[in-house]
Amino acid sequence: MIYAMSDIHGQYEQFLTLLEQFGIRKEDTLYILGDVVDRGPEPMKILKYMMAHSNIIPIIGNHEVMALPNLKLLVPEVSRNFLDKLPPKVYQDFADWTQNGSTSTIQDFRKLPQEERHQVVQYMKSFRPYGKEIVNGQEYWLVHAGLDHFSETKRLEEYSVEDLVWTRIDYEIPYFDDIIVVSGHTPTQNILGNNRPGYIFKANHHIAIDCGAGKSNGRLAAICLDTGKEYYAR
Ligand SMILES: [Mn+2]
Repeated sequence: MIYAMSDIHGQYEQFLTLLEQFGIRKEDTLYILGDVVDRGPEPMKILKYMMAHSNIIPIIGNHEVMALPNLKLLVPEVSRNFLDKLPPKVYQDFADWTQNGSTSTIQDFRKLPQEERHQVVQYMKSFRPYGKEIVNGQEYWLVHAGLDHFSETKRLEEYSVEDLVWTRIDYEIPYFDDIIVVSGHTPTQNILGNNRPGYIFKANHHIAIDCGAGKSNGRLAAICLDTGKEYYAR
C-alpha cells in the first residue's frame, strides 16, 4: 500500500495516531510531503521516527527549505549573540525563518546532542523534491505545494525545488487530464469554494491532503492511494 500525508508541523501525537490507524507494514510506503518542522511542539521526534523507517519517503517543503541552512548554523553550541556575527544575507534568512514558526524547531533541535543534530541535518538534506507512483494504472505526482511555471509538456524532473514548494495551486484548474497531482501546503480550509474544509479535497485531478494539523479547526490527514481511504488524526 502507498500512503501520503503532509504538513505535520511538529504534531507528533497526531502523526502516531495516524500510523496506528493504517497499521503500516514494512512493505508499505509512506510519502510525507514536507513541512514536518515549525509551528508545532515536537518536530524532532517526527524526524527521528522518519529516519528510523526506510519505508517513509520524505519530500521537501518550504519549511524545510527555510530551516535547513539555519539548522546547520545551530549544530555547534552557539552563544546568545551569534546572530550579530552573521553576514547580512545569512542573518536575513534566519530572521525570515523566525517569522515563519521556527521557534519550536529551534528549541527542539537544541535539546538534541550534537551528533543527533548533525544526523537530523544530514537527513533533511536527503529529502527529495517530488515523488512519482503508478497505482492501479493511475499515475500520481506527489509534491509539497504544486507545479509553479507549469507547462503540460514539462517533465516532473524539470521543475526546480522552488517551483515545487512555494506555489498556491488553483484547485479549480486541473494540471493534466490523466495524471493526478497530490499536494499539501494549502490547508483544505483555505481552498476557495471547498464545501468540506478540514477534509481531504479531491477534484479536477487534484488531491489536497493538508488538513491544517496545527490549526484549532484542523487535523493531520492521510490517504491511501491504493484504496482511496482517508485517515484523520481527530
Ligand atoms: Mn508549506
